[in-house]
Amino acid sequence: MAKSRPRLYAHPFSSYCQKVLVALYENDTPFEYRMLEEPGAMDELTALWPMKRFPVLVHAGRTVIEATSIIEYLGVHHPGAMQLVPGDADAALDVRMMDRFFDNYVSTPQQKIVFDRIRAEAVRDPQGVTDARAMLDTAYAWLDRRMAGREWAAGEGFSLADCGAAPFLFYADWTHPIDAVYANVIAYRQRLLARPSFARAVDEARPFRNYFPLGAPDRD
Ligand SMILES: N[C@@H](CCC(=O)N[C@@H](CS)C(=O)NCC(=O)O)C(=O)O
Repeated sequence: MAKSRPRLYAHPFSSYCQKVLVALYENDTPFEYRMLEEPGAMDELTALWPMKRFPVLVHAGRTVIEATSIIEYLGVHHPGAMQLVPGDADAALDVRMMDRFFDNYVSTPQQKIVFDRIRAEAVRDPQGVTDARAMLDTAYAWLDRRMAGREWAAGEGFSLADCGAAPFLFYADWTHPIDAVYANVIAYRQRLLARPSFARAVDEARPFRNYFPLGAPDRD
Protein backbone atom coordinates (compact mmCIF):
# COMPACT_ATOMS: atom_id res chain seq x y z
CA MET A 1 0.00 0.00 0.00
CA ALA A 2 1.46 3.36 -1.06
CA LYS A 3 2.11 5.66 1.89
CA SER A 4 2.84 8.93 0.07
CA ARG A 5 0.38 11.79 0.44
CA PRO A 6 -2.19 12.06 -2.35
CA ARG A 7 -2.37 15.38 -4.20
CA LEU A 8 -5.83 16.76 -4.90
CA TYR A 9 -6.51 19.33 -7.60
CA ALA A 10 -9.60 21.07 -6.36
CA HIS A 11 -11.45 24.27 -5.67
CA PRO A 12 -13.25 24.78 -2.33
CA PHE A 13 -16.43 26.15 -3.97
CA SER A 14 -16.87 23.18 -6.33
CA SER A 15 -19.53 20.67 -5.33
CA TYR A 16 -17.66 17.69 -6.81
CA CYS A 17 -14.50 18.76 -5.00
CA GLN A 18 -16.44 19.08 -1.75
CA LYS A 19 -17.68 15.52 -2.29
CA VAL A 20 -14.06 14.30 -2.17
CA LEU A 21 -13.04 16.75 0.57
CA VAL A 22 -15.81 15.33 2.79
CA ALA A 23 -14.35 11.84 2.29
CA LEU A 24 -10.84 13.09 3.08
CA TYR A 25 -12.01 15.01 6.17
CA GLU A 26 -14.07 12.03 7.40
CA ASN A 27 -10.82 10.07 7.55
CA ASP A 28 -8.44 12.86 8.54
CA THR A 29 -6.45 11.83 5.49
CA PRO A 30 -3.32 13.96 4.99
CA PHE A 31 -3.17 15.28 1.44
CA GLU A 32 -1.64 18.04 -0.63
CA TYR A 33 -4.33 20.51 -1.62
CA ARG A 34 -3.47 21.92 -5.04
CA MET A 35 -6.00 24.72 -4.99
CA LEU A 36 -6.91 25.60 -8.55
CA GLU A 37 -6.45 29.33 -8.04
CA GLU A 38 -2.78 28.78 -7.18
CA PRO A 39 -0.36 29.79 -9.98
CA GLY A 40 0.12 26.96 -12.49
CA ALA A 41 -2.43 24.63 -10.90
CA MET A 42 -4.96 24.86 -13.74
CA ASP A 43 -2.25 24.12 -16.31
CA GLU A 44 -1.19 21.06 -14.32
CA LEU A 45 -4.82 19.92 -14.14
CA THR A 46 -5.23 20.37 -17.92
CA ALA A 47 -2.10 18.31 -18.56
CA LEU A 48 -3.43 15.55 -16.32
CA TRP A 49 -7.02 15.61 -17.57
CA PRO A 50 -7.86 17.43 -20.79
CA MET A 51 -11.55 17.58 -19.87
CA LYS A 52 -10.42 20.14 -17.26
CA ARG A 53 -13.04 18.87 -14.87
CA PHE A 54 -12.20 18.75 -11.20
CA PRO A 55 -11.40 17.21 -8.76
CA VAL A 56 -8.46 15.10 -9.91
CA LEU A 57 -6.28 13.06 -7.57
CA VAL A 58 -2.65 12.09 -8.13
CA HIS A 59 -1.16 9.40 -5.96
CA ALA A 60 1.68 6.91 -6.30
CA GLY A 61 2.09 7.66 -10.00
CA ARG A 62 -1.62 7.31 -10.77
CA THR A 63 -4.04 9.96 -11.93
CA VAL A 64 -7.59 9.36 -10.78
CA ILE A 65 -10.52 11.25 -12.31
CA GLU A 66 -14.17 11.47 -11.20
CA ALA A 67 -15.15 12.20 -7.59
CA THR A 68 -16.71 8.79 -7.00
CA SER A 69 -13.66 6.96 -8.34
CA ILE A 70 -11.36 9.14 -6.24
CA ILE A 71 -13.26 8.22 -3.07
CA GLU A 72 -13.24 4.55 -4.07
CA TYR A 73 -9.51 4.80 -4.84
CA LEU A 74 -8.76 6.32 -1.44
CA GLY A 75 -10.73 3.53 0.25
CA VAL A 76 -8.58 0.93 -1.51
CA HIS A 77 -5.13 2.58 -1.53
CA HIS A 78 -5.18 5.12 1.28
CA PRO A 79 -7.85 3.92 3.70
CA GLY A 80 -8.71 5.57 6.99
CA ALA A 81 -10.87 4.44 9.88
CA MET A 82 -14.07 5.31 8.08
CA GLN A 83 -15.09 2.86 5.36
CA LEU A 84 -17.20 4.89 2.94
CA VAL A 85 -17.98 1.97 0.62
CA PRO A 86 -18.97 -1.13 2.60
CA GLY A 87 -17.01 -4.33 2.15
CA ASP A 88 -20.24 -6.29 1.80
CA ALA A 89 -21.12 -6.39 -1.91
CA ASP A 90 -24.87 -5.98 -1.45
CA ALA A 91 -24.50 -3.07 0.97
CA ALA A 92 -21.98 -1.48 -1.42
CA LEU A 93 -24.48 -1.83 -4.26
CA ASP A 94 -27.00 0.28 -2.34
CA VAL A 95 -24.36 2.92 -1.59
CA ARG A 96 -23.32 3.08 -5.25
CA MET A 97 -26.94 3.23 -6.38
CA MET A 98 -27.57 6.27 -4.18
CA ASP A 99 -24.27 7.83 -5.29
CA ARG A 100 -25.51 7.57 -8.90
CA PHE A 101 -28.88 9.04 -7.86
CA PHE A 102 -27.27 12.16 -6.37
CA ASP A 103 -24.91 12.60 -9.35
CA ASN A 104 -27.44 12.04 -12.12
CA TYR A 105 -30.70 13.39 -10.72
CA VAL A 106 -29.63 16.11 -8.26
CA SER A 107 -26.23 17.43 -9.36
CA THR A 108 -26.72 17.11 -13.14
CA PRO A 109 -29.96 19.17 -13.30
CA GLN A 110 -28.57 21.63 -10.75
CA GLN A 111 -25.47 22.20 -12.88
CA LYS A 112 -27.63 22.52 -16.00
CA ILE A 113 -29.49 25.46 -14.43
CA VAL A 114 -26.29 27.13 -13.24
CA PHE A 115 -24.35 26.61 -16.50
CA ASP A 116 -27.29 27.97 -18.47
CA ARG A 117 -27.11 31.21 -16.48
CA ILE A 118 -23.43 31.62 -17.33
CA ARG A 119 -24.20 31.45 -21.09
CA ALA A 120 -24.83 34.52 -23.19
CA GLU A 121 -28.57 35.23 -23.16
CA ALA A 122 -28.94 34.51 -26.89
CA VAL A 123 -27.80 30.89 -26.51
CA ARG A 124 -29.65 29.99 -23.33
CA ASP A 125 -31.83 26.90 -23.22
CA PRO A 126 -35.09 27.73 -21.39
CA GLN A 127 -36.69 24.33 -22.14
CA GLY A 128 -33.61 22.55 -20.80
CA VAL A 129 -33.81 24.62 -17.62
CA THR A 130 -37.52 23.87 -17.21
CA ASP A 131 -36.78 20.16 -17.65
CA ALA A 132 -33.94 20.38 -15.12
CA ARG A 133 -36.22 22.05 -12.57
CA ALA A 134 -38.84 19.33 -13.13
CA MET A 135 -36.15 16.68 -12.63
CA LEU A 136 -35.12 18.27 -9.34
CA ASP A 137 -38.77 18.27 -8.17
CA THR A 138 -39.07 14.58 -9.05
CA ALA A 139 -35.74 13.85 -7.33
CA TYR A 140 -36.81 15.70 -4.15
CA ALA A 141 -40.15 13.81 -4.07
CA TRP A 142 -38.46 10.43 -4.56
CA LEU A 143 -35.73 11.20 -2.02
CA ASP A 144 -38.30 12.33 0.51
CA ARG A 145 -39.89 8.87 0.45
CA ARG A 146 -36.47 7.21 0.48
CA MET A 147 -35.32 9.19 3.54
CA ALA A 148 -38.44 8.48 5.66
CA GLY A 149 -37.06 6.87 8.83
CA ARG A 150 -33.48 7.00 7.57
CA GLU A 151 -30.52 8.92 8.91
CA TRP A 152 -28.17 8.48 5.94
CA ALA A 153 -28.80 7.74 2.27
CA ALA A 154 -27.81 4.06 2.29
CA GLY A 155 -27.35 1.50 5.05
CA GLU A 156 -26.94 2.58 8.66
CA GLY A 157 -23.80 4.68 8.47
CA PHE A 158 -22.39 7.70 6.65
CA SER A 159 -21.10 6.60 3.23
CA LEU A 160 -19.89 7.61 -0.21
CA ALA A 161 -23.53 8.40 -1.07
CA ASP A 162 -23.69 11.03 1.70
CA CYS A 163 -20.37 12.56 0.58
CA GLY A 164 -22.07 13.56 -2.69
CA ALA A 165 -25.49 14.24 -1.24
CA ALA A 166 -24.07 16.93 1.07
CA PRO A 167 -22.79 19.42 -1.54
CA PHE A 168 -25.35 18.48 -4.19
CA LEU A 169 -28.37 19.08 -1.95
CA PHE A 170 -26.66 22.17 -0.57
CA TYR A 171 -26.41 23.82 -3.99
CA ALA A 172 -29.63 22.28 -5.35
CA ASP A 173 -31.57 24.03 -2.59
CA TRP A 174 -29.91 27.33 -3.51
CA THR A 175 -30.75 26.75 -7.17
CA HIS A 176 -34.25 25.27 -6.91
CA PRO A 177 -35.45 25.47 -3.28
CA ILE A 178 -36.63 22.24 -1.69
CA ASP A 179 -40.34 22.63 -1.00
CA ALA A 180 -41.34 22.47 2.70
CA VAL A 181 -43.50 19.40 1.95
CA TYR A 182 -40.27 17.45 1.52
CA ALA A 183 -39.51 17.56 5.23
CA ASN A 184 -37.36 14.41 5.14
CA VAL A 185 -35.10 15.92 2.49
CA ILE A 186 -34.83 19.22 4.37
CA ALA A 187 -33.97 17.38 7.60
CA TYR A 188 -31.40 15.25 5.77
CA ARG A 189 -29.80 18.38 4.27
CA GLN A 190 -29.62 19.84 7.79
CA ARG A 191 -28.00 16.65 9.14
CA LEU A 192 -25.43 16.83 6.37
CA LEU A 193 -24.71 20.49 7.20
CA ALA A 194 -24.14 19.50 10.84
CA ARG A 195 -21.68 16.77 9.90
CA PRO A 196 -18.21 18.15 10.83
CA SER A 197 -16.58 17.03 7.56
CA PHE A 198 -19.14 18.88 5.44
CA ALA A 199 -19.38 21.85 7.83
CA ARG A 200 -15.64 22.30 7.27
CA ALA A 201 -16.05 22.14 3.47
CA VAL A 202 -18.87 24.71 3.64
CA ASP A 203 -16.75 27.02 5.79
CA GLU A 204 -13.79 26.77 3.42
CA ALA A 205 -16.08 27.70 0.51
CA ARG A 206 -17.63 30.76 2.22
CA PRO A 207 -15.11 33.27 0.80
CA PHE A 208 -16.15 32.25 -2.73
CA ARG A 209 -19.92 32.63 -2.46
CA ASN A 210 -19.86 35.58 -4.80
CA TYR A 211 -18.93 33.07 -7.55
CA PHE A 212 -22.42 31.53 -7.49
CA PRO A 213 -23.94 32.54 -10.84
CA LEU A 214 -27.52 32.71 -9.57
CA GLY A 215 -26.54 34.84 -6.57
CA ALA A 216 -25.93 33.03 -3.29
CA PRO A 217 -28.71 33.34 -0.73
CA ASP A 218 -27.78 34.76 2.66
CA ARG A 219 -27.86 31.36 4.37
CA ASP A 220 -26.28 27.92 4.23
N1 LIG B 1 -18.25 13.83 -13.35
C1 LIG B 1 -17.29 14.70 -12.69
C2 LIG B 1 -17.91 16.08 -12.60
C3 LIG B 1 -16.93 17.12 -12.14
C4 LIG B 1 -17.42 18.53 -12.40
O1 LIG B 1 -18.39 18.78 -13.12
N2 LIG B 1 -16.71 19.47 -11.79
C5 LIG B 1 -17.00 20.88 -12.05
C6 LIG B 1 -16.80 21.66 -10.78
S1 LIG B 1 -18.05 21.26 -9.58
C7 LIG B 1 -16.04 21.40 -13.08
O2 LIG B 1 -15.03 20.78 -13.32
N3 LIG B 1 -16.36 22.52 -13.70
C8 LIG B 1 -15.47 23.13 -14.65
C9 LIG B 1 -15.93 22.97 -16.06
O3 LIG B 1 -17.05 22.50 -16.28
O4 LIG B 1 -15.18 23.34 -16.95
C10 LIG B 1 -16.96 14.14 -11.30
O5 LIG B 1 -17.75 13.33 -10.78
O6 LIG B 1 -15.90 14.46 -10.72
